[in-house]
Amino acid sequence: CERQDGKGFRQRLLVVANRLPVSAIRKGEDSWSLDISAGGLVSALLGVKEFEARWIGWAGVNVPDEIGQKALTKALAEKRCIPVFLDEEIVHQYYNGYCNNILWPLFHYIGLPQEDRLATTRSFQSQFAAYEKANQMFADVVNKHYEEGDVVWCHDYHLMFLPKCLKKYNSKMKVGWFLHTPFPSSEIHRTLPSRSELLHSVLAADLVGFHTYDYARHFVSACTRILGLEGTPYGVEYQGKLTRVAAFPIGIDSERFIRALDLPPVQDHINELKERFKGRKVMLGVDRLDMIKGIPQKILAFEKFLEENAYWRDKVVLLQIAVPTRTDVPEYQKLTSQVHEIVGRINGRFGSLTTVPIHHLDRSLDFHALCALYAVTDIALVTSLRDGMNLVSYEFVACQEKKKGVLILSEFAGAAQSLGAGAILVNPWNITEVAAAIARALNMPSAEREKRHKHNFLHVKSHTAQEWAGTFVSELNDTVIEAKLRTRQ
Ligand code: ADQ
Repeated sequence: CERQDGKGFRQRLLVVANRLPVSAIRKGEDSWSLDISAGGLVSALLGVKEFEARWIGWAGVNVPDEIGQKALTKALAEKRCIPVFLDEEIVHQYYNGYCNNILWPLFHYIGLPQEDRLATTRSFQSQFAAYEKANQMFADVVNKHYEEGDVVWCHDYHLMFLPKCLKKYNSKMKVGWFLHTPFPSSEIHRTLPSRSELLHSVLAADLVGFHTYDYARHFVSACTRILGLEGTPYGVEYQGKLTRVAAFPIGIDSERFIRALDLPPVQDHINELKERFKGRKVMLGVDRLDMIKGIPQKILAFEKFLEENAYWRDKVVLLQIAVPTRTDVPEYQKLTSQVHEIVGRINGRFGSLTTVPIHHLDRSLDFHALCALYAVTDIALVTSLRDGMNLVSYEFVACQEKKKGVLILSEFAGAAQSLGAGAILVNPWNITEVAAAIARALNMPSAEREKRHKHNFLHVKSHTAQEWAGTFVSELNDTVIEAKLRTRQ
């Protein structure tokens, strides 16, 4: 459970998430190549030095044969990762179905497309059964590797059923659960056929965390209204104990971004971009191509801005970098063609033989290129229709120490609660308002830009991913004492 690392004892932290932070590519019958993805969660946990983290999750590939599974398990062990093997049918029903087709849109207040509604209603039970089964498979792996004294941190909407499965194995296991998306109003959660099962399961955890106080409040309301439980300022009274519920706003590894700006390859990129867009103000959008990110709304607002501000037409460019996700889902394919169509129309309308107002890229950028883009940007546009937090806004602020550009930020992103005072907040559905915000940002006096930037920069520098993970895990460690002190029983 606790082991010596030469400097003292470090407690083990089992981080359980749907996906492991690696991409696995099979090279032969028993050989794999692994690529660690440096996501926010990975760097957050690398920064938490007092714990020894192990990752448990799905490697994102179907490995039906025993030889392949053994070889992958061995390769992953070197990266402190432990795989959960899910077959194609489970992935289809649990991941594509229940997680991405039901929970993801519901938690972001997006209704299902009309044509999918009845089909989803019909397949609901089988998808939920697959969800329970998959969560049980995760629980089996966690239980197998758990040692007394470990803390278990479950992540996100994929694993809402996990806390209950784990506590069934061992009621003394210390279990925390954190949601990366919004938790919607209890009125929305009520529409889920499996609304009670999910709440009961999450409540089995010792600590339940959300990005914002609002999401935590929605969760407590769902527990009181749907399950008839008692909510307190600290959480929910559940089966004779208090399940602590609180807000833990995530951050980024800001130093990694700040340091990167001085690296020669980043400086080279910056110089190239400056040369390329000389004489024009650069506006930037960086998103996964997902309906929650409000990309069509953002582009329509930019069109409105160009319509109303002839002066700026050849003096501003919008760079929209959208990484395709879930490319096999028809709804996402439709979104991609919709975005392409709007971009084509606007470029046809306002472009010239030598320039276009929008550069749209359907791809991911490497870390250095991303930092350089953030650094040369005058205005970042984050127009999520709903977003748990939105780390792009944090990354932009971290890279703007020199330029002090303006952040236009959706009021429906969790980040609006932390960066709202420094950003221009907008309702992304109101394209007239967003167009006016663009005009305001372009004309903002430098003293105001500096003041706004300073506010946000201080926040991003002091509320890091490492601090987020450290706070969550130490609160999780303290929960038993707190529960005893705070519960009325
Ligand atoms: P996401 O929905 O993925 O995360 P976000 O928080 O913005 O949203 O993080 C996206 C990450 O992907 C950022 O680190 C960004 O740099 C990177 N990225 C996006 N587009 C990219 C591109 N074209 N090229 C390279 N990198 C790109 C979910 C929730 C969020 C929540 C996070 C963390 O939906 O609301 O903030 O988890 O909890």
